[in-house]
Amino acid sequence: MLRSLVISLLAVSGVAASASALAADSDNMQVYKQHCAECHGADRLGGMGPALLPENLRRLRKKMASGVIANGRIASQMPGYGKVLSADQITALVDLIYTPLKAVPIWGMTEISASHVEHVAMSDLPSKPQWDADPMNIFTVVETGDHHVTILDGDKFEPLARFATRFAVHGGAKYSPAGRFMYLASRDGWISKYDLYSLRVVSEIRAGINTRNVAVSSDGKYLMVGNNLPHTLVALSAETMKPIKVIAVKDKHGVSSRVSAVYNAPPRNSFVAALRDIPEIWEISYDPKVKIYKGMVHTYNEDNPEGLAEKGPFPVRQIVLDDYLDDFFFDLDYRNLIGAARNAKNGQVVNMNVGRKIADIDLAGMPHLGSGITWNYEGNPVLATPHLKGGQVSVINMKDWSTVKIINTKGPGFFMRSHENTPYAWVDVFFGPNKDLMHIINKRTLEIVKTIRPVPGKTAAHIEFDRDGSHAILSIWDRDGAIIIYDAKTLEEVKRLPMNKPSGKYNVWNKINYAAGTSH
Ligand code: DHE
Repeated sequence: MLRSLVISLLAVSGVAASASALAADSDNMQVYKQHCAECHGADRLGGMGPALLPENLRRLRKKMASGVIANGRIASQMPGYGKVLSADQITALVDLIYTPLKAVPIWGMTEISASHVEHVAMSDLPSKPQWDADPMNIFTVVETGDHHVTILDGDKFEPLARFATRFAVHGGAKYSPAGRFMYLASRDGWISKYDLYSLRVVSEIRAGINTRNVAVSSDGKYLMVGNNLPHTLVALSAETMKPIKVIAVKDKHGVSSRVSAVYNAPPRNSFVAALRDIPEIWEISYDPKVKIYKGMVHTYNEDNPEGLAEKGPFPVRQIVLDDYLDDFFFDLDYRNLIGAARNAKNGQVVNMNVGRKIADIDLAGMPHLGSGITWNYEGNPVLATPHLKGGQVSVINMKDWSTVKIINTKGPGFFMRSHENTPYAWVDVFFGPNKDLMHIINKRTLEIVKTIRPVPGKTAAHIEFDRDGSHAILSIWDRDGAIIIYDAKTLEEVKRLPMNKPSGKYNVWNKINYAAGTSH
């Protein structure tokens, strides 16, 4: 009798305990829904912000995650919630995001293929531009405020078209080698192909659930998409936008990784990818002659029992490093890549021919991906990039990898841009009380020669030059924002066009020619 009473009491308290655990869980979900779901997705699969799943948080300790929730994340749109949420609520949110989902959706070849949408057949496209402007001096302007893109005539600075994009386009617009087609990647995995001649979206495909970026091969035949979720690289046909290959990103022990970014390396006929969770760089060839890489640090071949880098098109060369490389820039001939890890103290230079690190560089300030530019300074090629962690720009000699100068600025910057026909490099102050400032640096003296405040109180960011470098176009990063066109010589304002949070601007000529003063 006593025994059964004890059992029933235990059962009742067990029910009560699990009922309160359920209530707590649903409270946590409520907090998540209220504060996190809009950016990270109701299902934690990512949206404007990254996916919040244990598989994607391996490099972030729980304590650090609490800090990010409380204080926000540098160089991202993540605000701090320390004043809104209690310490217990933050701990509960951390527990929630480190809890695996019952099932992470599969997004493989079948799902990708099924998502393909053809809006217009390639055979129905016109053979000439349906407008009167220099096709090489067209700009794509991404307006993140209402998820639109404006196509701009770069001579008259007048819009030719404006169209809705997928949710949260991020990163640069990429062009086909002749500059006719433009490709966009959205954070939720959609890759869109746009025909600049007819000003129409041609076709789209969802290549991932949470995507980093897309690169276009030099022969114009392939796109390579780097994903955060699932941990894959996806090769698409640039013509049809249909998938050719899904490459699982794993090291030889089977540890999978998010892709930080993938870039085209023109002289190498390859894509090069930075990985987030394993200290490796991957080079993926699209050169029809390359079937297998020999003698490299980790070749793709039969020795790889996991079959992690399969044979066939797009063989993968895995370059194993001592440290993570979240992102990198290339030197002008794509022989060396200069990279930095988000947590590391130094940058490192990896020679792509020998497949290993050849130098450390003083680049502790964590540049934003693709933020740096190169030019010649006193006879040597230099690389310059702003830091996201402080008000500095590093100028590094690319011959001996020494620091030429650290230029102090009024705050951490996101983007630096120039053009071969201008003596100036422009760098923004993206964060902090001086976010409305833009510095203009003389590339010969490495001194700031002018600082402008185009709209007091509103973030001034991201410069792109027109084809001949005669104008610099700046973004006012606000829903009630604008692009402002400056005369690149006199540094005076020429024109202002209202836009909805214009983030980046991409000039066809500068991009397809891999101009030194802009991103690639
Ligand atoms: Fe970006 C480019 C990653 C936050 C605006 N950003 C890129 C690229 C990568 C990257 C990999 C290169 C892609 C390409 O063009 O092929 N960005 C990251 C981050 O890891 C980071 C720090 C955190 C994150 O949210 O993912 C980050 N980026 C931001 C922003 O918060 C910005 C300012 C606003 C936004 O749209 O989210 C932002 N990123 C941009 C822009 C480019 C970019 C405008 C293209 C610049 C160019 O000139 O090519």
